[in-house]
Amino acid sequence: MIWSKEETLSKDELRNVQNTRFAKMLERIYSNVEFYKAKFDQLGIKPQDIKSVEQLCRLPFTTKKDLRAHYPFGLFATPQSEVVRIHSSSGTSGKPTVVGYTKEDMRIWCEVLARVFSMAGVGKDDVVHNAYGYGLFTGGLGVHYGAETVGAAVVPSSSGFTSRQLMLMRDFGATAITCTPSFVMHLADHAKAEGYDLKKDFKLKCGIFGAEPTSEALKKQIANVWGIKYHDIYGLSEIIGPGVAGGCGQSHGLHIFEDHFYPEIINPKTGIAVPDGENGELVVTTLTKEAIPLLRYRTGDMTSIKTEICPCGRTHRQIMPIIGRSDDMLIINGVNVFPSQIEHVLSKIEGTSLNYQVIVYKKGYLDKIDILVEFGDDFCFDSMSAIENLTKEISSQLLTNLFIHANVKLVEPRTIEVSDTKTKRIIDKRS
Ligand code: DLL
Repeated sequence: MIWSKEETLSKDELRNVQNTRFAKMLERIYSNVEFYKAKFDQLGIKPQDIKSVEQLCRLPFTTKKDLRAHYPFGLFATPQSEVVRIHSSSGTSGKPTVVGYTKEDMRIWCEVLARVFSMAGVGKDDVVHNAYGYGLFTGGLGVHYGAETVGAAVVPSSSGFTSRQLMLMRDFGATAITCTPSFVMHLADHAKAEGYDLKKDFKLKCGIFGAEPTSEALKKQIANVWGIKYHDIYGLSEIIGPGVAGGCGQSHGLHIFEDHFYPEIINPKTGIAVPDGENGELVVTTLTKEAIPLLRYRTGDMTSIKTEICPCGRTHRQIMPIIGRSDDMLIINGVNVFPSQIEHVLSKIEGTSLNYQVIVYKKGYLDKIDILVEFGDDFCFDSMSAIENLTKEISSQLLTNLFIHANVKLVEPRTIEVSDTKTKRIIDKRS
C-alpha cells in the first residue's frame, strides 16, 4: 500500500513542492541560524537569489564537524520552547552531535516511517517487535512511533535479552520485526540453539532492517532463515533518524522521500555532483525540518541514484543500498564510532599511551571489537590488580562515552608496530 499521495507526484509536481519548501527553508536558516547567515554573507548570496533546488551547488556543505562545533544547540533554527524531543549520538572530544524536533518535525518523522511500514505491508493488524535500541539513538523511538502511526501494535523490546525477546516474539505473535540485520541473525542463532523452529514457532512475515551496512548475501540469508521478506530502511540522526529512505521490495533500491529530503550524489574528493547512476557520497538537504534544518549535509554514505522508474508506482527516486563510507567511521552493531573518538577517550586516561590498535571482527553475527593499548612508560604496575583496574577503566570509559563494549587488552610499551608512514590503527576483518 502507498501511504501518502506525495509519494506518487509527477516529476513537475514534485519539483514545485521541493522548490516551494526549499525557498522557505533557506529563509528559515538565513534568519535563524547565525552559522548559515555568516556563510551566505561570505558568499554574497541572499536566500532569494536561489530559485530552485537545481542551484544547490552554489551553496556550502554542512558536516558533522559543524554540528559538533556548535554543540549543543547552535544550529537550531527554533527557540527551545518549540522543541519537543532531543536525540544525540556519541561524538569526538566527548561532545555528542545533538538534534532536535518540533511537533511538526515529529509529525513528519512519523509520516515518513509510516511510508516505510506501508512499503512492507505493515498495518493495523500487525504486531511489530521493535528491537532497535531505545534511548538517545533514533532507531528505537523513531521506529516505535512510525509503527504506531500505521496502527500496528508495537512491542518496545529494545536491544539485548535475546532469550526473552524470542519468547515475547513467539507469545505475542509478532508479524514484523525491526532491528539491525546483525541482531536478527543473532536472534536466529539463539532461537535454533533453544530449540525453536524459526518458521513454525513465529508468525513473522517481514523485517525492516537498517542502521548498518549489510551485504546482499546476508540480506538473502536473513530472508531465508526466517522465511520473511527483507525491507531495508535508511536514515541518520542528523537528517531525521530512520525513515530518510525505505525499500519497497519491488526493486533493488530505497525510495528517498524527496518531498522532505533532497538528495545529491557528489564525488567525495572534489565535492562536485556526479551523474545519476554513478557512485559517490550522498548529500541531503532537509526541505521541511524546523528545529534543525540542514543544508547539503554530507552523510559520508556511499551510494548512487537509480534512474529506472519503480514498478511499485512511487515516483520518488531510489538510492542503491549503502556500499560503504567516504570517511573512517566504523559501525559496530549499529553504533557509530570514529577512530579519533577512541583516541580521545584513551588520551584522558592516565597510564595509557596513545599507541593502540582496534580490531573489529564478527563473532557469530555480532560485531566484536578488541582494543590493544600500550600502557605508558610512566605507568606504575606494581601488582596485577593495577593492570586489571586500568583495563576496567578503559572499558568503562569506552562504554560510557562511545556506547561500545570493547574487549580491552593492555600490552607493554612498543609492542604495537608503528609504521613510519601511516600506522594501521584499525583492522576491520568483517568484510
Ligand atoms: O542509524 C538511524 C537508523 C536507525 C537507520 C534504524 C535505520 C534504522 P545514526 O546512528 O545517526 O542513525 O547512524 C547513521 O548509519 O550514516 C549509515 O552510515 C548507517 N546506516 C543507516 N541505515 C543504513 C542502511 C541511524 N539501511 C548511519 N544501510 C548512516 C547501511 C545504514 N547503512
